[in-house]
Amino acid sequence: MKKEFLDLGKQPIANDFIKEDEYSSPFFYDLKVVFDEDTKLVSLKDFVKPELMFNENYAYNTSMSTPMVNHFKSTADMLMEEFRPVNVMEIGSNDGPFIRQFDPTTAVCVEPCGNFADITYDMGYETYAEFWTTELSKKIKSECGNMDLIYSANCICHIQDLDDCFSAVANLLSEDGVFVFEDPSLLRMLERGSYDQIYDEHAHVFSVTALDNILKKNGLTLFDVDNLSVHGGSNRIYASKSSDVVVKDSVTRNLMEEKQFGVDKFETYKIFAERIEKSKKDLVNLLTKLKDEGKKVISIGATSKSTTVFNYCGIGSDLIELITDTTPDKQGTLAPGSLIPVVDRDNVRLKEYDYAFLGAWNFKDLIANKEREFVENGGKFITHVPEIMVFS
Ligand code: JHZ
Repeated sequence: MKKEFLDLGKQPIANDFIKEDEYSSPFFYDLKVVFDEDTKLVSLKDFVKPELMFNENYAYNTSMSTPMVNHFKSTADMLMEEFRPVNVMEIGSNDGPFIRQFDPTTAVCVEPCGNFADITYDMGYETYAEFWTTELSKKIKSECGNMDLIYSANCICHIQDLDDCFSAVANLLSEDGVFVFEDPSLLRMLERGSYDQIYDEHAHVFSVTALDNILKKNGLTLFDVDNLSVHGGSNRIYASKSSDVVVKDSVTRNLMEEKQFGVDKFETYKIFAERIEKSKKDLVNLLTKLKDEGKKVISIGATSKSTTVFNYCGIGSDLIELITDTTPDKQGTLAPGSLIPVVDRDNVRLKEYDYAFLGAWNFKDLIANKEREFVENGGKFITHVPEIMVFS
């Protein structure tokens, strides 16, 4: 049975950055979150139609982020060394920072966003510009054969029908193949109060507990977990078709840690929801006070996460004047819902601002380091993770 615990209000498509001439009547949906008592899975109550989010205008470009590019290079090296796969496939290959580490003659991409599918196709990779489904899995199996490694980062949690997703993986994986995927960790979200991990694309926020249950149901055994620091705390999950696979201690350790926190109990989510309401009040109070004092506030990183925060808290350009972002496709747009203008960092004199909200709080150290001059000039950062804080 699914039980609702959080209502983050009316939200727009998180990555639908609006070009001024395209502004018409934007789409909003109710962002509510449920806990499934049976599988222990945390999901959105109502899913948004995938085509509205993942299409040829998708704005999140992995290669714009140097730390993520380095992450995918080292992940590919590690997987090659550990599993020596021949046929490799990536689900949600974006603009290819992971797949480009593999030989194009034996690697395949699945990417429904046309703008990114074109990039890996031009790089020489067989690219299926489609959503990952059982039907597609059968097609790839007949055209390319079984896969020894199926990899996916920040994409499996976007897939609404997990039973179809996992059974499609089991169908395509070779007998001794490995399925490796990484997504934000539910435990880290609960610990850090980072409710902004919840938005339209994240149909689910995964615990190891829920994945263990759902993978099993679909013929896959979860045998290893790496806890990662990327994206504010993620888990890399390893699964196999073989029920004889040796299950590593990391699995038991993660399951225990989650149980101790109460990830399997509805009560935990009620407490989380109260914390989030307080976070909203504290942030709005702080920004209102700063406005009354005549302070200038900017935000750094036009993230999907900040779409949730600004729309949940009702923050617009009256409280945060501008958002800077390094991604060319986001620059010159208005942020979804809040309509705060998004600009190129290089066109902003940060020293004219008193405070900078960290929309990309997951890159806090990197940003603080890059923007040392801002702090030296008296600038301060604001973050809502793990609670509303001002620091320099
Ligand atoms: P970042 C994306 O979420 C979308 P987002 C996606 N749905 C997903 O699942 C998660 O990732 C995991 C900019 N930036 O990575 C670049 C600066 O401007 O936190 C990016 O636009 N200056 C696939 O959108 C954004 O911030 C900087 O110094 O929440 C970061 O986005 C740095 C470091 C980044 O993901």
